[in-house]
Amino acid sequence: MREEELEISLKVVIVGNGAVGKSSMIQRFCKGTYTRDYKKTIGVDFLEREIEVDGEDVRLMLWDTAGQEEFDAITAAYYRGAHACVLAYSSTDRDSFDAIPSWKLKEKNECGEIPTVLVQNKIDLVDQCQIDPNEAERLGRALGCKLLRTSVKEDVGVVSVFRHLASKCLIEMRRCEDDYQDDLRLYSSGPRSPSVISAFSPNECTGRNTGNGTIVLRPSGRTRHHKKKNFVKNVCRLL
Ligand SMILES: Nc1nc2c(ncn2[C@@H]2O[C@H](COP(=O)(O)OP(=O)(O)OP(=O)(O)O)[C@@H](O)[C@H]2O)c(=O)[nH]1
Ligand SMILES: [Mg+2]
Repeated sequence: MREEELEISLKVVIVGNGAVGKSSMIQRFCKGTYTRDYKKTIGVDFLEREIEVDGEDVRLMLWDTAGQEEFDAITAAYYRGAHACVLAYSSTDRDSFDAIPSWKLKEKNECGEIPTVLVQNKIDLVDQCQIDPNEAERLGRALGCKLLRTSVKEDVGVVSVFRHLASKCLIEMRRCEDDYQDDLRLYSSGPRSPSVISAFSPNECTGRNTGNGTIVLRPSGRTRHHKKKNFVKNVCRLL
């Protein structure tokens, strides 16, 4: 099996205040359904869907949790290993917009810098909109995130959110893999430490040699044993 045939799985977390439409967005994207009833999410849930992005099959695992503060304790586990994040707010809920910087901070504390998109949902409720469009654009720029607008109800813009994130993740992964190949070459001519190499978790990470004998681990979305075998083969050749 060739490298480009390996499966890519990405964990995407959706965060934002209660009732902005996080669960609805996930349901819409994964199941094509929408319900008007509001049932606040309890605990953590996830759904998945596979899409093709830039010629790659990408499995998106969309993690859903409650926006309410009372569920704050699950934060760390929820964010762990996330490859990308959706910061969601509602057009009709000013507080949800104002809360975005603190959601972003939480994400950054738990995940570092990962591809993130800012999403304004419920754009069908245009008469009740409480956010000035320029203000929203400004926030997106300030946070370094693309701003996308959706109506989950009308099925507008939802697919673009996840395509955008998957595409950004692929770019990042390809860059990491190129770096990794370069570093492997560099490592083969530099100092070697089998103990450092065995510290890799090849099915989860790509490694980056800093040149001074230590290796920085990076999460990789690629899964499948073939990757692991090739990785081990490459490492064995070096030892
Ligand atoms: N008009 C409109 N209503 C929406 C849209 N998206 C979601 N809703 C409604 O908003 C309400 C809240 O949606 P949820 O998806 O449950 O919100 P949530 O963010 O998951 O809420 P928590 O689980 O409490 O954090 C529901 O009644 C949805 O039907 C939309 O695009 N337009
Ligand atoms: Mg929910």
